[in-house]
Amino acid sequence: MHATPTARKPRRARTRTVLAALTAASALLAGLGTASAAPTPLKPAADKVLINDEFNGSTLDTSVWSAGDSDVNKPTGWIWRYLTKQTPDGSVAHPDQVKLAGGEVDLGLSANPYLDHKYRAGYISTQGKKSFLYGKVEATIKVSGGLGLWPAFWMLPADTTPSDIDNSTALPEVDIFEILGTEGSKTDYMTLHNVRPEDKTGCTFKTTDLSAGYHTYGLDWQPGKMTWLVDGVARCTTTKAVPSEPMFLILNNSAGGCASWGGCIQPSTPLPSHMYVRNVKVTQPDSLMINDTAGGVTYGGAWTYGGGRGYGDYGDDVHYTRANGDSVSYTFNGTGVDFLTEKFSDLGTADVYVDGTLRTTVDLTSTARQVQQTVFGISGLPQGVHTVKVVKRSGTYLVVDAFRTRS
Ligand SMILES: [Ca+2]
Ligand SMILES: [Ca+2]
Repeated sequence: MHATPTARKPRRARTRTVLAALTAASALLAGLGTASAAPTPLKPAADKVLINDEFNGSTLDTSVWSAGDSDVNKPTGWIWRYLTKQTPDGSVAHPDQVKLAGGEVDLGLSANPYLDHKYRAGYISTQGKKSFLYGKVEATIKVSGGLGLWPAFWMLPADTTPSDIDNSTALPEVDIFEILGTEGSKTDYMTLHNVRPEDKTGCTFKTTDLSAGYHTYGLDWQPGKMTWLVDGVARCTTTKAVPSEPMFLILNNSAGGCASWGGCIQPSTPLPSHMYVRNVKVTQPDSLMINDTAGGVTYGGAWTYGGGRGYGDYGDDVHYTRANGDSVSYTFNGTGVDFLTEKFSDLGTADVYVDGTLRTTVDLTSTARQVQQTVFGISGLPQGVHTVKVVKRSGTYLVVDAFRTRS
């Protein structure tokens, strides 16, 4: 790995037009969020609750969930396609297998043929309603048990399309759990399937019969790190190819069919089967640090990675470039973002754009080296997807250390 040059030569001070640029940029900001070249430190805030469903009442909260999906009954529907990849001796999703009672949702599986399948199964998802990038997921569930049953709690990318399903490119896929009745429900498979098969990662947690009672299954999804939990205990952690795009939740009971990993429904299989979900909660940190190496941080131009500088950089690393016009971009889901970098004598100025609009030109010069400096911040953006872009304008170097996003 390369280190950023440490013996930088002092430069002669240059005449700058930063103030003029700042004034011009400020004029562009009216009504578009509040930007500052030197923001005051953020106060710590509580995690944001994105989903907190106790399944009280008698109907599904349709602002969060779909039972099946709107196309579940149509061969054009992507979930229909997904689940009918399973053989006809398996199940297909049907909304009549989703029932609320007693403060939980019952995802059933019954021997009522549907379409060309022998069984119909309960399926709920947040697709098109609640997707999120990073956060903590928790759900308390009593999984179905019995030969051939294959309950699962999983996530797919928010932009999954029917053709992704047809072409098996609905990736990455995060399996918070998959549990097989054919194995006595004694193994919790926690898996991250990635676009590159060699980036598949995960763990198996072998325990007692998980269908015998309720357990809390969790996933702590952070930039560059994903941890699976069972009853509050971490059972698997990966830092390999961790997804960096919004995803949605799926919970379903199912039978995969005799030729599948899940095996055959047998006469001994208790039907109708039940997967009881007591609650689902998703929280997101108020702010997230996104390192310069994180997935989704995109560099344009001739950037160099500088790790192990020992200056106190976030993550002890930066990216840097010498070419004016080189840029770095990060697209996030939230209401604000900060840009963190180094200030030093051999840095110069950089333009900062948010959603394509020039917000300010920051002066990154400083006689003494200062690391992890928040040189730009914007808040109060409409909740949603935004892109911040920083473009080198002057100086010997532009350095990128990290971004901080706000949910
Ligand atoms: Ca409940
Ligand atoms: Ca860094």
